[in-house]
Amino acid sequence: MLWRSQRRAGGSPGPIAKPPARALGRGTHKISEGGRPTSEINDTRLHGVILRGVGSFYTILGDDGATYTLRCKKNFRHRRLTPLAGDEAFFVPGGGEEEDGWLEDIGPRRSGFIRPPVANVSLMLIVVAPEPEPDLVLADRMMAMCRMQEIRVALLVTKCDLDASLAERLREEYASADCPVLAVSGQTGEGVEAVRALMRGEVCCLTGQSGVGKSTLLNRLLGTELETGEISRKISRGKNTTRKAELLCVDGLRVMDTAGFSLLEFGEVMDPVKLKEAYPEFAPLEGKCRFQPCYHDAEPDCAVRAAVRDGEIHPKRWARYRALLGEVRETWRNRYD
Ligand SMILES: Nc1nc2c(ncn2[C@@H]2O[C@H](COP(=O)(O)OP(=O)(O)OP(=O)(O)O)[C@@H](O)[C@H]2O)c(=O)[nH]1
Ligand SMILES: [Mg+2]
Ligand SMILES: [Zn+2]
Repeated sequence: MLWRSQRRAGGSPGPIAKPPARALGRGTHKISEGGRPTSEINDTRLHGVILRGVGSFYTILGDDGATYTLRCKKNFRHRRLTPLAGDEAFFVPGGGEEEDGWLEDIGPRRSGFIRPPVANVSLMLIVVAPEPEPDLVLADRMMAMCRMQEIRVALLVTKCDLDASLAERLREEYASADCPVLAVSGQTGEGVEAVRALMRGEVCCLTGQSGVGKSTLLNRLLGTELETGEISRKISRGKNTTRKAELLCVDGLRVMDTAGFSLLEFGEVMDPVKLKEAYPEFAPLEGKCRFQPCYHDAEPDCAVRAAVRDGEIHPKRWARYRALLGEVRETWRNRYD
């Protein structure tokens, strides 16, 4: 049933449950756990990071600062392992025009997603904008998936030149969610320095619906010339402007641009009681409800409900939690189908 519901949702499962690296092999669409521990790899191969993959070719940034285009060894397919942007790479460079270079192995993953297809992200920047209309269930689902892999999250509210009130509203909704909310504009440059400061030292990834302005913001931040697209054209074409996840390393910043999407499912069959662990605002209240365990849903004398009533947790954030809980419960009920 999980398989069916995943297909209905038009896509791949999300990521993994704890512990991060080990769980990556489970699920219907496998995202594998990555290569062997670095300690076991002892040879003359070069080392670097995967910037992007196109077909069976990968572009790698070597530790020497050079970029290499490499073919992917067939054994990855046998291991049901797809190298991703952000993966640590072990490779043998080619010997000129005649001789291909090879991507031979990847390091163990600290985190991984199928959608967007990226590895080793430490800070997920979830991008929303006044247009297209924000889908906060999508944002909260991504946020929960990140928490489960111990990835930090921030909300970037772009196009603040069009409407500054969205960021204000979201600051209230996420006040106790351990998630900074930054107003920014790729058009005017407003707020860009604060985003840059947040990104320092992290492996970042911009994710969110198509057309929110991820590539525009990166162009402003990094001085790159990533392709961007009009929203009206996107809708009529029904396509993303950015098609591939790509890691950009510029001025000491490491950040991935990814293709936008509007559907996302929890990839793992997850015990519904685990979902609440992805909500930092619930943590201080754990153990204070009448029932144990409590799903913080409709139970009487629930401390989370009381906190919502008292204005400590935003009612909209809780309502979206309950919607996601309903989904996780349905998948759990159908887990043996
Ligand atoms: N007014 C305004 N428009 C913006 C801003 N950022 C992006 N846009 C516009 O929004 C549209 C989409 O921008 P993109 O950067 O292509 O969006 P994206 O999130 O990368 O989209 P995908 O690659 O399809 O996922 C373009 O027409 C941009 O000019 C902004 O800060 N302000
Ligand atoms: Mg883009
Ligand atoms: Zn409760």
